Amino acid sequence: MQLFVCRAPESEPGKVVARSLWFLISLLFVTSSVAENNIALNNDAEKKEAQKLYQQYCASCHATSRLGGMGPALLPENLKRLRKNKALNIIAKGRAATQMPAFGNVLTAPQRQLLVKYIYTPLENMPDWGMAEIRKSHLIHYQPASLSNQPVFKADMLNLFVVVELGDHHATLLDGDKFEPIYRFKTRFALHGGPKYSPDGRYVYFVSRDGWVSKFDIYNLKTVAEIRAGINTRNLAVSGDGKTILVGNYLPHTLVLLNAENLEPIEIIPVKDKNGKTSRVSAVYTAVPRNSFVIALKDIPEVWEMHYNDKRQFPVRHILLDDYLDDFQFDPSYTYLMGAARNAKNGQVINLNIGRKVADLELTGLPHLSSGITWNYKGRRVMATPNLKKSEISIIDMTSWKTIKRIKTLGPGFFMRSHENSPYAWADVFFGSNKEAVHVIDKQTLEIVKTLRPSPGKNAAHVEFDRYGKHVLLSVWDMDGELIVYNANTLKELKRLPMKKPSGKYNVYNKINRSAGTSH
Ligand code: DHE
Repeated sequence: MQLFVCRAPESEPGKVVARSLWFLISLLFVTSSVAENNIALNNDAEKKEAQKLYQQYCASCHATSRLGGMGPALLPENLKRLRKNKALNIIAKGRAATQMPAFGNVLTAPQRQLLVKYIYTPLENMPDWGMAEIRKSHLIHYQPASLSNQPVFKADMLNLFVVVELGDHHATLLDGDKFEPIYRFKTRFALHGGPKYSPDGRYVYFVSRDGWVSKFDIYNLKTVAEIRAGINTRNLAVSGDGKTILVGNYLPHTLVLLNAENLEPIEIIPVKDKNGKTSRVSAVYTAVPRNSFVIALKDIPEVWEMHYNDKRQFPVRHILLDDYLDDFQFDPSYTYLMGAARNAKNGQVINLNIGRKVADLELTGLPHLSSGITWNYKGRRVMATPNLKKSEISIIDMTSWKTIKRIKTLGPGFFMRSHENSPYAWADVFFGSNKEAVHVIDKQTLEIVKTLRPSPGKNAAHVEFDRYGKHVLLSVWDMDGELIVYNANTLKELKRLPMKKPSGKYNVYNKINRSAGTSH
């Protein structure tokens, strides 16, 4: 049970009245929080009914075990920062910026209440996912010596794209000059986050929401090794020297280091602060110019930086913050980190060299900083971020850290993209009645110059440029979806390729060269 201790005001006039009032407010606060925290399943009949509802409405995304699948794990350990009445509200109305639908018209209020009680009840047996379990899951499909060092097909190996097809859990390797599929292969269920390339672009690493890391050899068109690094996982990062993979988990609260060569586990790092409070990992990023990984945490107000060296040591530096920061964007030199918590009102700028906050960012709503991009605008660098809750794009001057423009859009958006050689930035409208629309923004006037609606009624989202910035690939997120190729300058449509809900697409050259117009 959580208790709130409220101190009465000490001012002289009306002291007694104020104290009584304060006492009443405190009492109300304590009572309501006790009530909120006291909801438990009362008897076996309730438990049975809750289980039935859960299996019928929740299990397909959050897994029968509640350990997470397409949706996150639904366990008290993972819901620490979500109050129960907020959880009730989410079940009724859905959750912005996720695939969580609204059940307000499907489930009655008592049924929703029962589900909340259920998901805040601890599992009878929480599975372990330590070194023994991770090692046991390790699969080596091909030894490196058995594979060719030359590609088994002809194409510009740096202008390839990997397209993740979320619809039927496949990925397509695409020729970035001809825009023709080279090879389509099965992935693990529900990949999330961008696949990451080895520094030479030969290998691509994927991670699924249920923790499976896969290494795919592009030269040989083969998945060479796999390992399950967590039960419920966020994403992975590849070190700048290409030797190490870092995986960030929601469950258990760990970071897992893997040898990039064969995915052999190196070390598990428990994620906790100095008082022993544990945290989910929001995301892990590679900061190549710093020879480090930077780690965003969900439940403790810290940013971690993990360095790596030739001796295979991985010291962790804890940067203490005033607030939680679980979504980041970096400046191109990786000195500054622009961060926001998913529930915060403002963002913060952290100087990673000195390890402290140097400015606040005027960012309201739910900025999606990990999808932000940067470019040069009138002699200075700006960062643009979409917003998962507001119909706007914020443009931030990266010298003064002021928001210099809010571009009004037709709805909240998820992803932004550009390229050094393109005058345009692309931003999707992911939510609402205009989710079929994609805006094209002039990077020098900061105005929307065109709004495309390639497939009326279907969500169009997430673009990526080819290595030269001459072509843009846009997804239609549908089981009968498409990948659409545009001329990046004339904005004319050139080609459509049918695909099964193509979510993200990732150009080898742009990724390994850390183009400022894309995510890395
Ligand atoms: Fe993502 C990337 C977090 C929901 C599709 N998403 C990321 C990254 C983070 C993140 C931190 C960057 C990591 C990386 O690329 O290595 N995403 C979150 C959330 O917290 C959120 C809002 C809630 C959640 O369910 O986790 C969320 N994301 C979604 C979706 O609902 C999307 C649209 C569909 C899906 O796959 O679940 C989705 N996220 C993506 C994609 C990327 C991504 C396609 C890679 C973007 C890129 O171009 O690099």
